Amino acid sequence: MAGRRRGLAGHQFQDRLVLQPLSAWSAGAAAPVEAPPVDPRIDSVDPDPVHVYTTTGVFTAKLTVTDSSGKTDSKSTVITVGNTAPTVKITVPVEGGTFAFGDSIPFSVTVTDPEDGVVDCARVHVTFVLGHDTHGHAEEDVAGCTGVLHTVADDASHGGNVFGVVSATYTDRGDGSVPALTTTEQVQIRQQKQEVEFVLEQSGTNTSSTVDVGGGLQRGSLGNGDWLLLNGPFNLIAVDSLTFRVSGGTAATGVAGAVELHLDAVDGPLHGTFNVAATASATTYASQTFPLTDPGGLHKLYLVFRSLTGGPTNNFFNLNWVEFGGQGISAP
Ligand SMILES: [Ca+2]
Ligand SMILES: [Ca+2]
Repeated sequence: MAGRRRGLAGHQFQDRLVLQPLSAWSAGAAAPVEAPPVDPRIDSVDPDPVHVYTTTGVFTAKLTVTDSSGKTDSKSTVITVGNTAPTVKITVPVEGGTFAFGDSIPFSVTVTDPEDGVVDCARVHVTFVLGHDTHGHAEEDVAGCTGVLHTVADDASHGGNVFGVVSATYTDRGDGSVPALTTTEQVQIRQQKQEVEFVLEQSGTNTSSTVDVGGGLQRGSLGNGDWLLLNGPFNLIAVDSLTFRVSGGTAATGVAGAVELHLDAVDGPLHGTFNVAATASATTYASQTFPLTDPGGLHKLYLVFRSLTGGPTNNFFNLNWVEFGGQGISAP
C-alpha cells in the first residue's frame, strides 16, 4: 500500500467482550503493516489482532495506521472487562398498547444481570414520559419491578403527535475497579383518542377548523382511496370498539362513506369496514361506534376511505377524531 493513505473513517472495533474475567478485542479488518513493533506501547501489528485481558478494569484499545509518508490516523474504544450490562425487559405494558391521559398504567419489569445475581427491585426505576413529537417530558418516577404509573389528564390537551413512554432503568453494582453499567428499556403507548389532524402520513386529505365541541382541526376532502395512518404502531389488546367523530354526508339518504381498517399497509390485511352514516349537516357532529376485535400483536393502522352507494362521490364526511374503546393497558 506504499504511497496510498489509509484512513480509518468508518472503521469499527469488534468488541468480543463475552467472558468474565477474560475479554478480547479485534481490529476486525485487514490492515497491512510493513514495520515490526518497536514501541513497547504497541501490543500488536497483526492486521486482525486479538488481545486477551487478564485483569478486570477499564481499558482503552487504540488502533493507529501510519501510511508510507508518515501520516497517521487513530481510533480508540473503551472496553470494560469484568462487567456486562444488565438486561431490562418491560413485560407490561405492551408496546403500542392504548391508554388515556389520566389513567393509571400498571407495569412489570424483568431485570437480569450476570454479576449482580438476584436484582434488588428497589434499584429499578420506571418513569412515565410524555412523548411529544421528537422529544419527551419525564413525569412520574417509581422504584420497583412492578407498580403503577399515574398519568395526567391535562396532558391530553397537548397538540401534535403525543404518546406515552414507559422507561425502565437499572444500574448494576459494578465491582471494585469495574464501573457500574446502566441499561434503559422503553416502550411507547398510544392515546385511545387520536386527533386525526396530527397524523404524520396521509394521502388525499386536508385539515380545516372544526366547529365541533372542543374546537381545533378536523380532516376532510375524504375521497375514494384516500387514507391516513394513525400515529402508532398500536397493540389493540383489550380494545373492543372504534368510534368515529364525524359530520356531513348525504343527509337525504343517511349515507356518508366507508372506512376500511387495514393492517401494516394501505393495501394490507383488511381488519374491518365501518359504514359511517350521514349527519344532519356538515356542522352537525355525531360519534359513531363500531365493534372492533384485537388482531393480536403490534400493527400500523391505516384508515382507507371508500364511497358508498347513496353517499357523496367525494368529500364523504369530516373526521374530527377517532377513539378506541375498552380497557386497553390501563388499570381498571
Ligand atoms: Ca453487570
Ligand atoms: Ca380534531
